[in-house]
Amino acid sequence: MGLILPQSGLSRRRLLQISGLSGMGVLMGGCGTSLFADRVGQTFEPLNQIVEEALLSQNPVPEFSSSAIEPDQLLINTFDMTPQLDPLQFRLTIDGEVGRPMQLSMADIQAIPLTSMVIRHVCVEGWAAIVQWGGVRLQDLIQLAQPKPGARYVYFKSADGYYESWDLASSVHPQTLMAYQKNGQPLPIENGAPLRLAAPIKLGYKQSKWVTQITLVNELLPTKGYWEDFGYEWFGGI
Ligand SMILES: Nc1nc2c(c(=O)[nH]1)N[C@H]1C(S)=C(S)[C@@H](COP(=O)(O)O)O[C@H]1N2
Ligand SMILES: [Mo]
Repeated sequence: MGLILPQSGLSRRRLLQISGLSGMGVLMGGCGTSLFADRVGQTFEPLNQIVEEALLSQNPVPEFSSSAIEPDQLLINTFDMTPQLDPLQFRLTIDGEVGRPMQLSMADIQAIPLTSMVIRHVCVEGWAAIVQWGGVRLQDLIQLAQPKPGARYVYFKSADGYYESWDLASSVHPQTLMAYQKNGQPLPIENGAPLRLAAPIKLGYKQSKWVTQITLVNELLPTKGYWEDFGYEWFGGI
């Protein structure tokens, strides 16, 4: 206990600042703004025991230097169509087994501290690429939504019909990002703009592009992921 703040990208004070934006940008499920400050004071003590437990198993993966980036090696791998999402209209929904369901705009998300990493993306179709991703730690988004104690898995819904599920520990790994930058530039549409999963701990097919909804659940559903439901392995670790 007590280790979460140094490991988290967000201090408690910073989380509260972002929560303060909620009156404008963040739509709280059934939560009046006047009561909101009091409720935050309560729900943040103790801070996210469920996330804290999941963080105990975390080991960072070594990263590469910027000079190792292979801009031409990251192939586009899209199963069907490329959705064109308006970044101004875009909202990321976080719901399910959380105390504070929310909808975040890209401005809300970009108010959270940026994390950048240079990692290897590995596709099971036989290619790999060293890429720089920039975005927010998924652990920060999950903390904002206050996961309930029973939450164990995270579902990701994408605008092209793709879907994925991850274990909570991998989801709150410090190198699991919701990325909106690639190689120092705004994320291109074909790579998942405005927001995609990016992490060095799982194979390419786990890294959903065009993510619109993040849902915490207690149990896995019969449908686990787009490729998994065709027989790919679920955990997809590297
Ligand atoms: N929404 C969505 N996400 C997706 C896919 C997809 O078809 N749709 N393909 C996956 C696969 S198999 C890989 S290897 C990576 C490829 O990411 P890239 O196209 O940015 O290189 O995206 C993953 N995420
Ligand atoms: Mo892939």
